[in-house]
Amino acid sequence: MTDEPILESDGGADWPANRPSLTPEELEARAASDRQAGFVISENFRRFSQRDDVFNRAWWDPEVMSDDVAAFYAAHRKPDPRKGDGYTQWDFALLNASWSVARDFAGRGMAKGRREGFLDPFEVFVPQAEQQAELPPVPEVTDRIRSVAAFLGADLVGVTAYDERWTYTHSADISSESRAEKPNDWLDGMTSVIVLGHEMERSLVQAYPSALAAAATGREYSHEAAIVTSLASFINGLGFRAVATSNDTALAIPYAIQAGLGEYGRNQMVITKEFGPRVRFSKVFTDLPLVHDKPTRFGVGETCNACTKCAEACPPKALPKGPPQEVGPDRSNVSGVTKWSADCNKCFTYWTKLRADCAICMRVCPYNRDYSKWRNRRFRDLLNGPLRGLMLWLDARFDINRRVAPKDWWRTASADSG
Ligand code: B12
Ligand code: SF4
Ligand code: SF4
Repeated sequence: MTDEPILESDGGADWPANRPSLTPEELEARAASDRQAGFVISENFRRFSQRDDVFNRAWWDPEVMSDDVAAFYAAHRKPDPRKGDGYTQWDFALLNASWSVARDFAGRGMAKGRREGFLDPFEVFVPQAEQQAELPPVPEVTDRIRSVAAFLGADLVGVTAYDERWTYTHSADISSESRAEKPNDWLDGMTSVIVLGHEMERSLVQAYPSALAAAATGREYSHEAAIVTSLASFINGLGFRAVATSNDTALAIPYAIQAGLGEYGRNQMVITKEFGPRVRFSKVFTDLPLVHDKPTRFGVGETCNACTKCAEACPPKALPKGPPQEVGPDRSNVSGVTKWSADCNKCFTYWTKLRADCAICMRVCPYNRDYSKWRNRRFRDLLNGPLRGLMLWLDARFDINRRVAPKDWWRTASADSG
């Protein structure tokens, strides 16, 4: 531990006192979006400091720190293969290969005290042009941005208004051993957020938990880094500001919901129509004028009220089985938002024992299907309607999302290439 001063969080007490002054129209638009999204946010709401998330607490909070945490992080740098299926040298080799682009981005700014994509926004290759491009009408600008994002590799694109509630009060500082707080002040003057969705490979997700399956996560972090920095470069080239982010800077989930990409589930994830929960998000903050999407609700909340499959399947029992609550299990949960909240310390402790991340709660969800198939689109539509109970029974009966053994994934991979 260093004895440097730690800028103690003000617990988000700067909100709403110093929030940007919103016009009555902007406030009404926000209230309407909250209603449509189903967000329930009370006067107890406080913005969240990134230092309090479990990954950062692992560096300063004795409640989270352990030998297993140290071994978990070491396994990322120097894998420690073991005999069990899914944890062999082949599995760790693919896991670390999948992460390599994201790690390269994360590592390149370390000398400057920056961990890009995780604690700090990405540095973008193309600087902001001095002269702004002539713009067509705003709806056309927005369509062009969607097309460019898809061209660059995004699987989903949504646009929403900048909302300071989801910006971390502070970032966590990589150059401090105890992850001290540091200012997170990149976003002044931003008006919109472009949220990008990145599909995770279904065949790999089916092999969770294993080091092999975790390659599905690593590959998307690598994709996110490449795609989100390219989109921000494009906007900079037009002469507008663009801040490219992955896990850093702000909460992804409320933004993805506000941008109309999906609904919140008991498993703590945004469930999309296109991929269910099997998707990750990155975000570009910008002052380019854009039309904002609206939240959509298609029945996920009602399904999660009737289902507890993710909570039953979670080995350390980190997920809630009851209704949404305003207060979460500990300091790693934002306060003042009525929602399903996980016990993140239990979740992360389980990962550290595996020496790889977990996503069982993503795999087992009945919404995790391959929607290129007609029968799965039909299943989803029925699950979202009056036949929900029957669909949940069928899902349990046929256990579509049972685990695939990692050795079978490798067998299929070599058969496919033959
Ligand atoms: C830290 C973190 C974790 C940590 C710790 C979380 C914590 N509370 O400390 C742990 C280890 C638990 C974790 C696990 C996983 N994570 Co995670 N995680 C994050 C990260 C980096 C930060 C979230 C955060 O700051 N949470 C702290 C506070 C706010 O947590 P909370 O109050 O419990 O709120 C949670 C939810 O309720 C929701 N939320 C927050 N505010 C609000 C407000 C409203 C109105 C609503 C409805 C929801 C909501 O988001 C929070 C997610 O932790 C985000 C990326 C990002 N910047 O958002 C990814 C992220 C949430 N994780 C993601 C995923 C997929 C996973 C895993 C499946 C692991 C994996 N292999 O990918 C598991 C799922 C575990 C689970 N069921 O919760 C995805 C979710 C994608 C999706 N489809 O929604 C994200 C967005 C990363 C990404 N790049 O896409 N994660
Ligand atoms: S498993 Fe069931 S309760 Fe959990 S997120 Fe999916 S539908 Fe909701
Ligand atoms: S990631 Fe694994 S341990 Fe964490 S909540 Fe999901 S099932 Fe539980």
